[in-house]
Amino acid sequence: IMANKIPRGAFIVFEGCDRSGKTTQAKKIVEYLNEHNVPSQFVNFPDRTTSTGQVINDYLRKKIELSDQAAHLIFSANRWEREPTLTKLINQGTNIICDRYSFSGVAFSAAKEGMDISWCFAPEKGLPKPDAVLLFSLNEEALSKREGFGDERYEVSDFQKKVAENFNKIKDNTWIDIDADKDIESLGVVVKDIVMDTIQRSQYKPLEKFV
Ligand code: Z5A
Repeated sequence: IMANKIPRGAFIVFEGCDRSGKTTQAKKIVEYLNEHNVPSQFVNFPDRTTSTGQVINDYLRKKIELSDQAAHLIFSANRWEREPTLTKLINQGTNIICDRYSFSGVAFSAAKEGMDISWCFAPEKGLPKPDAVLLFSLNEEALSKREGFGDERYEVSDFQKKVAENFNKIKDNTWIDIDADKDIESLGVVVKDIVMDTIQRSQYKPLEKFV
């Protein structure tokens, strides 16, 4: 395989449970990178602005019901909808900092009765594979100090525990564990080092896909 001649952007995914602070960190690092003339874009899944995203929004807000399988496939379709734009941006040199991705898709759906991890992962095959996955975790004590849950479908303590277990089942040794029990600034320092390092080492490697 020929190495890319033009440096591409890195594809970096932030994963973790509700209230771990990953959205705050993802937005913060994108702002920092752009201020330093490193073209970067914040992306989050589910993207509630698209047509599938509107169905997802209604589902999460419990306005509609869907079978577990149908819900799962719509979350996946929501990623496929963005795939052409994402791949293009990355190959043109924009770093993508992505708040939740396929791993949330698998970890949340597989926390439901009768949904298994390999079935859940199948529709993700072929999507761009991130250059780094940062898993934000909070211990129970720290979590209890954060603001309470909202009232969306998955914002229930027992369910979130199963999701956390699933993240630990699906992660491999390339994932980076982030102890999210830190203030926003200190967490930002940790995130910045990892992101800068990932951008550096991914520049001339072809973007991979999930197999
Ligand atoms: N889902 C799925 O089922 N299948 C899929 O394929 C995908 C997702 C992609 C909606 O996602 C739901 O969809 C989600 C997973 C499921 N269900 N749940 N739970 P979403 O992305 O729209 O929403 P979310 O991820 O749950 O919420 P969030 O707001 O993105 O969580 P966060 O990343 O932790 O958010 P935050 O805004 O950064 O922080 C939360 C609060 O803590 C906030 O008040 C902050 O001001 C505060 N905060 C942030 N950092 C700190 C620190 N360091 N210390 C103290 N307090 C802090």
